[in-house]
Amino acid sequence: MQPYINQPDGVFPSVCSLDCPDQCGLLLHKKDGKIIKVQGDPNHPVTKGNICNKVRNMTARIYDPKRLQQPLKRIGSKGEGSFVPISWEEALDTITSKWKNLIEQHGPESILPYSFYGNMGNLSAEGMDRRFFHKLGASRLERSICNAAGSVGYNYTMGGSFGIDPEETIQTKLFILWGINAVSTNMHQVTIAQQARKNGAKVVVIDVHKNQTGKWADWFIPILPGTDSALALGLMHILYAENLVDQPFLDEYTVGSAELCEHVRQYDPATVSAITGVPIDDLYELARMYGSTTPSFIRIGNGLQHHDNGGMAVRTIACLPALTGQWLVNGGGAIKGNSGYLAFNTNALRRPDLLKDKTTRIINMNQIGQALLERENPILSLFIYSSNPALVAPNANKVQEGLMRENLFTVVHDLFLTETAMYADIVLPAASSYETEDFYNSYWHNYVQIQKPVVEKYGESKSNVELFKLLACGMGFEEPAFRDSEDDMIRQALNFPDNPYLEGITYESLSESQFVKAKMSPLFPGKLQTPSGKIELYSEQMKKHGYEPLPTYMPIVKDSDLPFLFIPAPNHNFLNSTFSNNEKHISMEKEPKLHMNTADALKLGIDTGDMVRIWNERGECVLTAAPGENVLAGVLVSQGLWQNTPETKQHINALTPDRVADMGNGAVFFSGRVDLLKL
Ligand SMILES: Nc1nc2c(c(=O)[nH]1)N[C@H]1C(S)=C(S)[C@@H](COP(=O)(O)OP(=O)(O)OC[C@H]3O[C@@H](n4cnc5c(=O)[nH]c(N)nc54)[C@H](O)[C@@H]3O)O[C@H]1N2
Ligand SMILES: Nc1nc2c(c(=O)[nH]1)N[C@H]1C(S)=C(S)[C@@H](COP(=O)(O)OP(=O)(O)OC[C@H]3O[C@@H](n4cnc5c(=O)[nH]c(N)nc54)[C@H](O)[C@@H]3O)O[C@H]1N2
Ligand code: SF4
Ligand SMILES: [Mo]
Repeated sequence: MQPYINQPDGVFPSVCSLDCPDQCGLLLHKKDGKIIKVQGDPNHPVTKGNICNKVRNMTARIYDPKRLQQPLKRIGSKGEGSFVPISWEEALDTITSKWKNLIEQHGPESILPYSFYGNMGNLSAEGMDRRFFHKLGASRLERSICNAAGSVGYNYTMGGSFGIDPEETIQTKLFILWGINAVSTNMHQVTIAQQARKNGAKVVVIDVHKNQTGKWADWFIPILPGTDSALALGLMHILYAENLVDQPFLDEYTVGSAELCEHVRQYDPATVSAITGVPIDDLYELARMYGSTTPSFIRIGNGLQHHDNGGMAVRTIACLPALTGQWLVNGGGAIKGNSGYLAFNTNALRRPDLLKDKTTRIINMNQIGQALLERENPILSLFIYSSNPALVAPNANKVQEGLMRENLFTVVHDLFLTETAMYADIVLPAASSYETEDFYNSYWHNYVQIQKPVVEKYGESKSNVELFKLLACGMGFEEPAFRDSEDDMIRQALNFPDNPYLEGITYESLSESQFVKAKMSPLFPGKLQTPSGKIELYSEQMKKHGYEPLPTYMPIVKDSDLPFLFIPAPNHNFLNSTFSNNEKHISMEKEPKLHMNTADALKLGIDTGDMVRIWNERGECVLTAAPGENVLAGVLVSQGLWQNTPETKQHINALTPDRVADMGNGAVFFSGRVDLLKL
């Protein structure tokens, strides 16, 4: 059969490359060599042909006239946006000669890569790029902006990113969506819950904001930001006190139940209600519902771990299904992330051995602003791809100040001239995922999928793999690792006998079937990858690492005396900052709103539609007030990472803290305080 790319017309399989747990199967309709329609693949066993609005409108993004076609060189000042087109040859020569000089004069650690999962394809996100920067000996980036704190927290309890198979949740009778805006961010979990509801399932949502997910729930429980571990401990208090726990399960599969039972006595309903803002009656009702409904399932979101105490919050919630023995029930248990099942051979893909035992410095991406402003051993070149830090990273004014540095040589590889690209010396056009070969593994459902290129690369754009091969050649790297093709790399990554779940998933099986499921087996009975092999309600390992060994509530940092906690969460029609430059997506979102409690609005004389300035010591931004009862008093919520201009001042990350969370050096976007003023 001819490769898809050589067939000008037809319908071809594909996969959504965006950073979204659903990782939908897609069908691309092609006419005269162009994609004319993006549709959900009805044969995908989990996503079943349904896709979100964002991607249904993807052709507008792929063929957006603003899309980059050629390399660019900056001619104006940084941030101004004046560029002229140059050839690839000139772009690559400029970069490699600059780097050769920097390496000679300041060493390779003066160069820092900065990337995230703008394209979830494994080769694009962590393939040739990692090989290249390892060989170069550049500074390393700690990629902790997303789920780092929660993953570490979950691992302490459960030993890895292993939850239940979401396909099982069709059996579930009680869904607790905890700190996840699933209607917007995990729509197929909502579809499954919606079907389970027809068989009597109930949906509870615990969130600081009654957003679309909260409105869809049977029961919405508002909670004060950063207090979720206290709520979980309060539920445990009642479960133990009322003997709603599954003692045989606790005896067989956990360590520390007796200690936990004793420890949670202090989290009585009155104390927990005062911390969380959840009424005492609701605590009893929720605990009794959880203790008596089976199968019950907790979907742990990313929102609650973007706090100073986010690791401990997830570690604590992850203990709950063990108390009621839910892990043994089909459709019972939890999901934080499921990437453990599809773990592949990252050493073969990323080739850390090319570093040759050098211990290069590690820079946390959440503190990129600070790092760029460091005077000692300064970063002199920044290579940014698959990410838009000027908009998505916390403490944005510091990031901007860093990016403005005259002696910082910045290269950005992207599909668009993003906010970040405006500060670049050289901008390189990136191919879209539909134009490149890659493989994808979801962090929610358990399928691996393959993408074969469907259309020619747009303009002169290049994929991440291609680009780093060219850079390797320009730097004179001769290892065979830099000559591997995409299929070579996919084969190397999937060759991983250490992970039995990956059995049967090969380049060939993917090419034949498009999606192949992990060889799933229930977690229990079985041995976890914790030190004890059991669920660790008490964790000796945590004690060694300097944490409380039992789940414990620690308040978030009070970083100022300003009166409001500010939660700038994602929105429905953008994906992080992706689509925030698309007219249709902007018009669907209308404008960035600031949700606040009516009582707070009344006190400050603020009405619906008023423009308000919110500010703290880090920066300011201007949003449209939306008073109501969707947030508790003292809490402000905005949604979406909006494009920013000096006129609109919509840059919410100007306000967010660049401290790191209790675990995994994770981001704490939602733990900052602000004040506000009607304009
Ligand atoms: N449409 C859309 N989909 C997306 C994204 C997007 O930007 N737009 N982003 C993608 C990415 S990268 C990720 S990581 C996921 C994130 O998706 P989710 O897991 O849903 O995480 P968030 O949207 O960050 O936050 C979820 C919820 O947490 C709430 N929250 C904040 N603080 C607290 C708290 O202290 N306690 C509780 N209980 N709730 C709290 C917020 O109000 C929000 O409703 O979504 C992915 N999918
Ligand atoms: N205030 C606040 N800030 C947040 C969050 C929040 O909830 N609130 N969420 C945080 C989270 S969870 C995350 S994951 C981060 C996400 O932050 P980012 O990873 O920066 O995500 P995007 O903004 O989607 O930017 C991805 C970029 O990659 C580009 N891209 C896509 N495909 C390719 C490719 O194949 N090659 C190259 N070179 N480029 C490509 C896209 O065009 C886009 O510009 O944001 C974080 N920032
Ligand atoms: S963004 Fe998520 S829901 Fe939308 S098509 Fe992609 S994977 Fe599916
Ligand atoms: Mo994320």
